[in-house]
Amino acid sequence: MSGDTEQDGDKMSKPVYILNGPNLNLLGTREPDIYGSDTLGDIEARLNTLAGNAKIVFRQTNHEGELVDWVQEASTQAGALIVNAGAYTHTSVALHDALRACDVPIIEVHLSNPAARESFRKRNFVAPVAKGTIAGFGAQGYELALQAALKLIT
Ligand code: CA2
Repeated sequence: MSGDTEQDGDKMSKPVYILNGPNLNLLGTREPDIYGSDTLGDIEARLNTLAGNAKIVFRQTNHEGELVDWVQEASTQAGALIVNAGAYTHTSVALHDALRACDVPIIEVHLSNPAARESFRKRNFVAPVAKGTIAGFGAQGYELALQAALKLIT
């Protein structure tokens, strides 16, 4: 595209990282009333279709340090970062610090709406360092987040 800087070109060729935190590997197996009946694999497949020519890197971990490592990796390797940190959203200063140091736009996503649930879910260490949050729309929230991320980097 004429007028784009070399830096913009670089950003556009980088993948969107989509990082998922603890217990999200259980999606589709229980609590469908809260989290829906799609598995994480179903969501990943839909995002790959939606991404078209853009690349996505889709991962899940149950380990806080691994999530921190991946956020640090995203800072240099990704064009944008989508994160559903699961319960670490409400507990992890380490994740907050990693996201704060991350040089790419961050979009927070949640299947449920934590603000409408138990009071311990109201504390949030991710939202203050995210560009925006999509919550309460189930698996569709990931698609909305990817649309937003692609618009940010193209
Ligand atoms: O709504 C979300 O996406 C959450 O990030 C999900 C987390 C929860 O701790 C957050 O407050 C909100 C929980 C993920 C656990 O997912 C399960 C899925 C199926 C069965 C059991 C757990």
